[in-house]
Amino acid sequence: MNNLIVTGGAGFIGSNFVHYVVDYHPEVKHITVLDKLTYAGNKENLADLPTDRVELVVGDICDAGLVDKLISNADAVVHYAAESHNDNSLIDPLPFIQTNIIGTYTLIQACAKYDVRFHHISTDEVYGDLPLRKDLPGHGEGVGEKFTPDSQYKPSSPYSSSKASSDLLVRAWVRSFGLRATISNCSNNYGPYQHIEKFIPRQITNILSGIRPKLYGSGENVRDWIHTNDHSSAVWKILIQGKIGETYLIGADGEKSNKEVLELILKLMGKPIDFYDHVKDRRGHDLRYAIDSSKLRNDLGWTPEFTNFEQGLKHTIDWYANNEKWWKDKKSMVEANYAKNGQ
Ligand code: NAD
Ligand code: TDX
Repeated sequence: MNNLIVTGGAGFIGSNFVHYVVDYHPEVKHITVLDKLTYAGNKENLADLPTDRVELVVGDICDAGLVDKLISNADAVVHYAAESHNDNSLIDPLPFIQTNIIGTYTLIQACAKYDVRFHHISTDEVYGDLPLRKDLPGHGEGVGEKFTPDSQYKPSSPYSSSKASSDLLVRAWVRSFGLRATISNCSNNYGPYQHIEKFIPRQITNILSGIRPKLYGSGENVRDWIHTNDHSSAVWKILIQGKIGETYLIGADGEKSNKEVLELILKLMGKPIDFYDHVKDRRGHDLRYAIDSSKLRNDLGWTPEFTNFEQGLKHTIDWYANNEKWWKDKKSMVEANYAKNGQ
């Protein structure tokens, strides 16, 4: 592969994927990162990479002229760029509509025109939520208790509905314009370089800053955690071996309630188990996500490597403790915005 475009490659998961490709796939000669560097993008996430192999183009995926020029010269596009935070989408949905829907449209138009392979990064949130296991017969061990590629789309927030819209555009472009595309819907990622607005890094950096962690509502809501390195290896498998037109769900069987995750962070950071505040719940807060990734495992032979959550969390805590410079300047602004919202 001579030229791989990674949109959103200066963000959390996109930059992890760029590192993964540089480290494990020397056959990729050149990676072009197309990133607007919004509040969530950070050049530092790519700072240690070889400049002869990785090039950062600062630009907007909605800029049709720029996108056309870059894609005319590409072998494949992996599309991570998005507005990604649910809480922000509940305050101002417009950037989500613009980037997640119009941006995806702009990219697939160009990929269809030049017959360039496209992989679309999406989320499990397009399927809405599942009931808590305690409210299911047999505590949810039966069939249909996790999301599958056949689950109905029923997103809850402006963020997840904009991602759902982009998935549907990709599917239509495959069918009507012969776009060579695959889609993956992944569960909640954690690891180094995640923006401190998100749950796990927010609580770690709260504790490091002497602020009490903040739990929305009762804390019973469940997320299915996957280490971002495992997300990257899954995306690579799908890009190379995935069947055009197919959707693959990525997950590592990591269901945990928010309260459980917070209590583990507190334990690992040597704080009392009740050192946190319950704050206002998120509007429309999804109850539970859970991924059935058997199609990806059975058809493409993928397996996650980083399945020890406590160890992964410990490593993530150490990273934030050792990289204060990366997040310190942003902390007061992020917390001021949450405080305005009662969170
Ligand atoms: P992030 O917010 O950390 O990074 C997004 C990146 O996209 C940033 O670098 C930002 O500058 C860039 N970007 C935003 N708008 C742009 C535009 N108009 N043009 C070009 N670049 C733009 O997000 P993330 O958590 O790394 O998520 C990456 C992708 O993975 C998203 O598509 C998201 O929906 C998906 N996803 C995330 C998770 C998760 O747990 N974080 C789980 C499943 C799927
Ligand atoms: O301070 C907080 N307290 C809290 O209890 C924050 C920021 C969050 N929460 C809760 C809300 C969620 O139940 O923690 C859970 C995780 O919240 P987020 O980190 O905001 O993630 P979530 O809304 O689950 O979405 C994430 O996973 C799916 C990503 O942000 C999305 O981009 C991805 O699609």
